[in-house]
Amino acid sequence: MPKMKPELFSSPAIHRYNGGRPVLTSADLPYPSNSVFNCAVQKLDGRYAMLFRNDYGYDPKTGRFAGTNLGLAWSRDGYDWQVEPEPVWAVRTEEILRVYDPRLTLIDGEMYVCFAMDTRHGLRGGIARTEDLHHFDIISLSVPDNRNMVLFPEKINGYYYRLERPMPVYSREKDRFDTWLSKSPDLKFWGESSLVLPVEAVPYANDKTGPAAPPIRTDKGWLTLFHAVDLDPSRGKNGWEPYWRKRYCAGMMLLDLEDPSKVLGVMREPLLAPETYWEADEGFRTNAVFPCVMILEDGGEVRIYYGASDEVVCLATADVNELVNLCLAGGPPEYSA
Ligand code: BMA
Repeated sequence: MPKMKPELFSSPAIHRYNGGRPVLTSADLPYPSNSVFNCAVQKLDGRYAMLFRNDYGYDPKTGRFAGTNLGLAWSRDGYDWQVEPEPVWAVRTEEILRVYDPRLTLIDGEMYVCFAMDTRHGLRGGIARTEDLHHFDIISLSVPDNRNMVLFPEKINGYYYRLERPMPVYSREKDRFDTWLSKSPDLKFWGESSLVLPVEAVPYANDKTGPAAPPIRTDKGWLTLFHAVDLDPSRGKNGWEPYWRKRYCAGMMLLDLEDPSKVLGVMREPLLAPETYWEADEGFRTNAVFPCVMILEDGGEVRIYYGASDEVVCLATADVNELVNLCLAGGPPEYSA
């Protein structure tokens, strides 16, 4: 396993809103909450809707939460949020432990949410349709272990596409996961999968890469964020866990508009690395930024909402053309398996 640089820094292209202070925390919720993070955001009729993960009922003796639900918040400007009085989605059965880490995508006027689902028989990635962000009809669920799915916002040559991160623990090393692409005629049956971004292709990762935010269309290609994780066994206790040796950064790549299995360019440095107090020092897990959405505003501003240290939601912005150019400057991924 290659040794990682002790320090990683965010790209100068990124600007943290309000000095990196959170835009949403547990204190904003009118129901039990310990950590509010990993959220989807969608612009709907001039308002922003945020579907976020809420972990609650933390027990310091076991280090576990009583449960996880998804909450919903609304905003006129994307900065100040009003949270609905009750969570909107929680699943807990004998088999299903929770749903979490939502990603929203509008395709042909229909709204879909990709989510992760912990079950007693493994970790499944799913897609659900929702009309009102209060009711969710599950369309498909992967076999274990797979998660971090993101949908492309339009069909390409008649097919839906998604990026995803299977977790092959036998055939790779224990924790060495990559970003894959699959296609589907109907969002239910997925296949023709191909490897898009192996961990070896990201110079600042030695542990895993995975999809972060659903891609956005630009005239040069599909711009998409991924998470890139490095593991350093010398890291000791961080956050609330006895050991946390990973660092989650966010990277950026550009995929071909007609054939999204082709990576046109990938930034060689992180776009966003944990640096602020909320990202690096404080939280359930320190050293983690975990974006699940990019919003392209008129005028070219890209808004990236991200979970910081699995405890709060923060916002960063960048210029879309600058991001495209940074990906193209990095060139296609180079790696030897
Ligand atoms: C991943 C997922 C995310 C989490 C991230 C950083 O494996 O569990 O939900 O935000 O780790 O801790």
